[in-house]
Amino acid sequence: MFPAAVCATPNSITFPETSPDTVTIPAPTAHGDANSSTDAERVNATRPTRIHFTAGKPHQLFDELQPKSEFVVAAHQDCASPRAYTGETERNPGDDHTVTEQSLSGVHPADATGAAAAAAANISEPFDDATVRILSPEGTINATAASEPYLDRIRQAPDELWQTAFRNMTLARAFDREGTNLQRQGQLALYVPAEGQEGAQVGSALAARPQDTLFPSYREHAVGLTRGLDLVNVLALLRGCTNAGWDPATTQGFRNYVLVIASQTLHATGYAMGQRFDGNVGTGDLERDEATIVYFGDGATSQGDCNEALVFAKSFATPQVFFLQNNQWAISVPVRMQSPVPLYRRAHGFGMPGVQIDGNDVMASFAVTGHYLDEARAGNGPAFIEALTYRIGPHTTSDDPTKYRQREEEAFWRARCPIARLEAYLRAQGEDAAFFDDLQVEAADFAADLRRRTLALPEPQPLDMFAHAYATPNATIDQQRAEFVEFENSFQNDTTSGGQA
Ligand SMILES: Cc1ncc(C[n+]2csc(CCOP(=O)(O)OP(=O)(O)O)c2C)c(N)n1
Ligand SMILES: [Mg+2]
Repeated sequence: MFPAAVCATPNSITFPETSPDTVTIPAPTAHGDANSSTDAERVNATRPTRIHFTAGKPHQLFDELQPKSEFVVAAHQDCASPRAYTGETERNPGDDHTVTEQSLSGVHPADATGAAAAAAANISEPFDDATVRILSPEGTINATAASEPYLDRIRQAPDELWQTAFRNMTLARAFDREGTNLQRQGQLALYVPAEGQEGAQVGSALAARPQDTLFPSYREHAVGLTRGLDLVNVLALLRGCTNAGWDPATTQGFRNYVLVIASQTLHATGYAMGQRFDGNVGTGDLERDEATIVYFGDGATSQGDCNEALVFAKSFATPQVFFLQNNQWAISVPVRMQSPVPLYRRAHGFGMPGVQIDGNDVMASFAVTGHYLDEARAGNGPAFIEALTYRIGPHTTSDDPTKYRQREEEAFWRARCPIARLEAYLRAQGEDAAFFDDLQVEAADFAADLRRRTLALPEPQPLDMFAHAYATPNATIDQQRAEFVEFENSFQNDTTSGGQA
């Protein structure tokens, strides 16, 4: 999916004033659906092309920010953006290098207008009577009947919990903006936005105990943040400075990102089987009993790995929560293509509880995840939570969702921002205005600090990826390294399809 490099399938990538060369990579033939491209295009698209990012020139604003980072750019069938690297057309207010002018929560007036358009387009919420919803989009407690079994957890939650939730969500949103900006300025190979999914992520992460283990995919920045992950680790990964991630011992069991869709569901089930075999389940000792959460997407539910993980989890009664973030899109594939029934109902076929929550409701996420984590630790086996949310941004910064979905739909979900509703709730509870103001300042500092530390990271060393694949010498890796070196050297005199672009 995300190679060690940038994904791009533009018609042409041009940096007019930075180099005389133009890099041309075949474009997908229809709406970014690379599956519909011809074999020849696909073969061509797999040829990586080197681009020297010296993007300062077209955008004077970035002159002082933009050093000469260098990435290998590999065209890849995932990527559908003809505009991602084409210069001015990519500039928008969100690309600014500071977040201080942007509110990190709340509905922008433009979004409110969009919500009206969404209403006109007859877009409605996809929930049903079985959906657990507690905090309404307006920020009032308006619990559905399906929420009843979980409400005690909200009644018993201290007020500070929601302040913490709001803070983490706000910082995660600031991280998202900064990550996108850094990528647009050529400082990251790729960024993976999580805007809109903060409620699902922070609520579930806050429900976990320190001894629990959390397996993410690649979009769970807010979960990592909540577990204490220094998010510069994510940026280092996306800048190509590291090939793995971080030490889970320092992140309260928050494991490394994976890019192979659904692979983490198997890792999690295997790990949770181990938790059971080790006897750390059902002892009644709150400090000892452990559980595992695995995060995955709607697209991942179509993978064999995910279904195998569910079978093994049930067979071995693993202490596990399968936390599906149904953001309604698997790149350009809508969830309705993946399943004719709500995804939470699939869990019933595996013989485990399956519950749908409003994924933009941090309270529902906290309460339901807490319930099933307790069940898991008590030895009552796995459960499946579908957090029905929405991916507000592109799949990655290499994607262009305007090619495949309606703006009205985006506006509809933007108006259901998980952060805005918690802010409304907190304000109605009498939270001091200073709390929100201070948090905006903290978020700006947080983002600026991450930017500073990202720019100070050592230059990526491409050959490092071969160094740590195996502990002992390996003939295949040696051969791949030699091929890579030859490939790199081929650029030295190449002015046609690579070189400076
Ligand atoms: C095994 C595998 N198949 C295909 C891909 C390409 N791919 C990358 S992201 C993605 C969509 C994943 O969608 P979803 O599971 O809904 O997660 P989201 O990105 O929406 O968070 C696909 C198919 C991959 N990375 N790994
Ligand atoms: Mg998805």
